[in-house]
Amino acid sequence: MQFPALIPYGWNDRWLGPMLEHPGCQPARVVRHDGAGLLIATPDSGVVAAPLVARLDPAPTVGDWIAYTPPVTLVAVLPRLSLLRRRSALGESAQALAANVDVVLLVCGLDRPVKKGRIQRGAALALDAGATPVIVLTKAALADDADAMAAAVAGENPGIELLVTSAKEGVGLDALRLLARDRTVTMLGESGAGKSSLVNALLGAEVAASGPVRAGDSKGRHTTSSRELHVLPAGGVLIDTPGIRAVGLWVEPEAVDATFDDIDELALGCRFADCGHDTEPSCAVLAAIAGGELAPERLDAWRAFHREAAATALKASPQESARRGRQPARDTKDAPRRKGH
Ligand SMILES: Nc1nc2c(ncn2[C@@H]2O[C@H](COP(=O)(O)OP(=O)(O)OP(=O)(O)O)[C@@H](O)[C@H]2O)c(=O)[nH]1
Ligand SMILES: [Mg+2]
Ligand SMILES: [Zn+2]
Repeated sequence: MQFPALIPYGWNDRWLGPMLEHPGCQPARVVRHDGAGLLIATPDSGVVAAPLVARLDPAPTVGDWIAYTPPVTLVAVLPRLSLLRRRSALGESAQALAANVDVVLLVCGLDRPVKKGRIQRGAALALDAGATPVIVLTKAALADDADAMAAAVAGENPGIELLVTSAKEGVGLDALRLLARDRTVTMLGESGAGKSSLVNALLGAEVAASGPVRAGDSKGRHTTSSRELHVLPAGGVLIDTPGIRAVGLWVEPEAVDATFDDIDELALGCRFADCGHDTEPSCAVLAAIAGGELAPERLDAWRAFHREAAATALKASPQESARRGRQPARDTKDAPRRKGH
């Protein structure tokens, strides 16, 4: 089975095996999901609309590879390599944002203050998905001092790659092109952060609608309303997403530890393997705070994230709980010494 038309969409041989489970079907990738239906990229007919089929489990999301029978009957969603999801607005369940993603860009506009919590939350979601988070500070040309802001953000988020870009002004785009090559990349960021503008800059065309931000606080107006996958001319695909106000955590504890790599590292020196870094004796994390090497707010954030991750576990359905029993997505150096926070 060869599907040259699907290669720009990220098709490769690893999907052949899963397709064998669906004899008589063709593969396709979901390029848009707007509630009512899907657009799928097909091997022979280009991008076509496909009505949603209720019995599909899981429900397909943008980035999914699916098996279908022509003209457009959806048969199955192929097992995902990764899934970016967040806590739904009501807080009771997970909302899928994008499937089979390799990289999640945490997009922040430098025309407004960068919110530390947002980046940490986005990083936790990305790591939980099994994807790599990359901070993208954009609209550098509109910042008073882009370098100083970037240095501050880098300092607050040790271990996460950071790119400074300016979509309209063509700054930092080559680095993004390189990052996206042969990968599926998606974005998280509040409305008006500049996500669609980055899409357009990488496409070299005004394909994704972008809209003005409010004067004064630079808040966006939710210009993008559906999640859409774009094929980049230099290779790779980029999924544009609507701006989200609240990045609700729906993650496993491992993703929290991965987000706070520095604390995880320090915790190796605690006397107790399950140290809560609270009142325990010989706590290396508290010692680092006392010694000024670790900001106390970072431990506060770590604690709050773990509380939220624990709440997720309680709310998860039995089905979800079974899924969560899987191996942690992160292939980390310290995976064997996971602690039961
Ligand atoms: N000068 C300059 N303006 C930018 C840049 N990036 C975005 N903008 C402007 O910022 C505003 C918001 O950009 P969008 O790309 O629509 O933001 P978004 O993140 O897609 O917003 P939503 O779709 O609402 O989530 C628009 O007026 C853009 O023209 C940039 O790099 N430089
Ligand atoms: Mg947009
Ligand atoms: Zn400790």
